[in-house]
Amino acid sequence: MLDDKDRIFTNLYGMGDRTLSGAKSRGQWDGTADIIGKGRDWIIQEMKESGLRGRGGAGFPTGMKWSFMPKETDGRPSYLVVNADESEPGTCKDREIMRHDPHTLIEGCLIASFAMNAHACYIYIRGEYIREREALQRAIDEAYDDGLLGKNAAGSGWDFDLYLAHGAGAYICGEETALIESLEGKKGMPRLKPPFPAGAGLYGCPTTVNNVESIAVVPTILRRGASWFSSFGRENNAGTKVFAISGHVNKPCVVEEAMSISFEELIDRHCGGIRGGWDNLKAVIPGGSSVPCLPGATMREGIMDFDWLKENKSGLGTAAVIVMDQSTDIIKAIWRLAAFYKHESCGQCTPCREGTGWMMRVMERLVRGEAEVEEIDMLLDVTKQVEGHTICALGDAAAWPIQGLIRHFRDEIEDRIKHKRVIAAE
Ligand code: L3W
Ligand code: SF4
Repeated sequence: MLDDKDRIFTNLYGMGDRTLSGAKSRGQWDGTADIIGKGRDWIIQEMKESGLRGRGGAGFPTGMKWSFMPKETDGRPSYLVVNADESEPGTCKDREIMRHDPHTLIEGCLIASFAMNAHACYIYIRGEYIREREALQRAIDEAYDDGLLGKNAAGSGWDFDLYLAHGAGAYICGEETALIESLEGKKGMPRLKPPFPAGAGLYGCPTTVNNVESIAVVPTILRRGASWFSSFGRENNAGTKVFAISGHVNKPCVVEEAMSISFEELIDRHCGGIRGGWDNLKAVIPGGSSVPCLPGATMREGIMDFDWLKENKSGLGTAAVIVMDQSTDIIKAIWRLAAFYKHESCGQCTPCREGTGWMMRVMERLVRGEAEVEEIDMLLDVTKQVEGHTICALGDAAAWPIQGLIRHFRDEIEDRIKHKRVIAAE
C-alpha cells in the first residue's frame, strides 16, 4: 500500500495547479542541473539499481535499455523518443500524466536524453489525444520560456530540444519501429528487429523508445534514490505503478500504487469493490487487451506484478485492469478484441493479416454458438500459427486473448454451441 508521500504523480487527478509554478511547488524541476551534473554513468547506474522496468507493456529493464545506446556514434545524433501513442484498449494512464502532471514527463525527457547523449527528444502522441497534446504543448512552451529547455537547459550546460509529434490514430504506431517510421513521415509499419532502435532507429541513428510513465518517473527516482524506488514491490517487480482500472467495479479509476499490491486490495481500496460484490466477479484482463484474461477466482489470489501474472499465463502489460462481472458475455468480449486486432493489423505479414481475420470470423460464430465444438481446437491451432510467427507483437497480442478464453472458458463456449443445437432441434 502506497502512502501519499510516496506518490510520484501528485497531481494525477488535476486537482492542483497544472502550470509550471504549480509543478515546481510540488517539487518538480528541483535540482535538475545537479542530477545532470552527476554524469551519464551515475544516472544509468541509478536507473539500473532502481529496478524500473518499462511501463509500456514489455517490462524491459529501463536502465539496461539506456545502456545499449552507443557511446561513440560516428557523428550521428542520438535520439530519445517517448511513446505516448497510448492505444491499448483499457489503457488511459499516460493520458492522465500528460493532462495533469506534464512536467514530470518533460523533466524526465531532459534527464533521460542527457543520459543517452541526445540533444533532441520527440514525444509521439496518440492522434485522438488532442486535449493532452494541447496541455503538453503548453507545458513545453512554459519550460522553454523558463530556460528549462533549449540552450543550456535548466542551467545544466546541456542543449536540449523537445518536439511533440501527433499521430493519426493507428494502434500499430505504438509499436516502437512503426512509431519511428511514422515519425519519419512514412506509413506506420513495423521494421524487423534486429537491428534494435539503439543501433539504428530514427533516421538510422541510435534511438531509445520509452513509454511516457517510464520517463516521467525518472526525475523522482534520481532525486529520492534508487533504493527508495526499489523499496516498493518485490524483487524483479520494483517501484510504484500507475494502474488504470475499468469495467465492473464500483468506481473505475486511474491510481498510482505500489507494485505487487494484491488485486483484492487494489480493487477494494481504490475502486470500492466489485459491482455486486466479490462473488459476482467473473474474469479480469489484468494488463490491457493484449494479455490473456484470468478467471475471477484466480485473480482473487492475484498479485499485480510482472512475475505473478506471467506465472499465471497472463501479464502486467500496460497495467490496464479490465474487470468483468457475471453479466459479461466473455465470448463476445474477446470477439470484440479480435475485431480490434483485425482492424489494426498493418497487413505486411501473412500470419497476422490473414490470421486476425480468421480468428475474428471463427470468434463471431462462437459468439452465436454456430460453430462446431471441434472448431475450438482449430481456433486454438490458428492462434499458435500466428503467435511468434510475425514481424511485431501485434500477432501475439491478437492470439493471446483467444488462448486465454479457451483455456479458462472452454465450457462456456461448448455450452453455447450445445444450447444452440437444442434450440435448433426444437
Ligand atoms: C536492444 C536487445 N534493445 C529488446 C528493447 C526493444 C524494446 C524493448 C522491449 O512490445 C509489448 C508487446 C505488446 N537489444 C533488445 C532491445 N530490446 N531486446 O526492449 O522489447 P520487446 O520486443 O520485449 O517488446 P515490444 O516490441 O516493445 C511491447 C505489449 O507490449 N502491450 C502493448 C502495449 C501497447 C501500448 C500502447 O497503447 N501504445 O503500450 C501490452 O501488453 O503486446 O508484447 O524497446 O527495442 N537485444
Ligand atoms: Fe503488421 Fe501484424 Fe505483421 Fe505487426 S504482426 S508487422 S501488425 S502484419
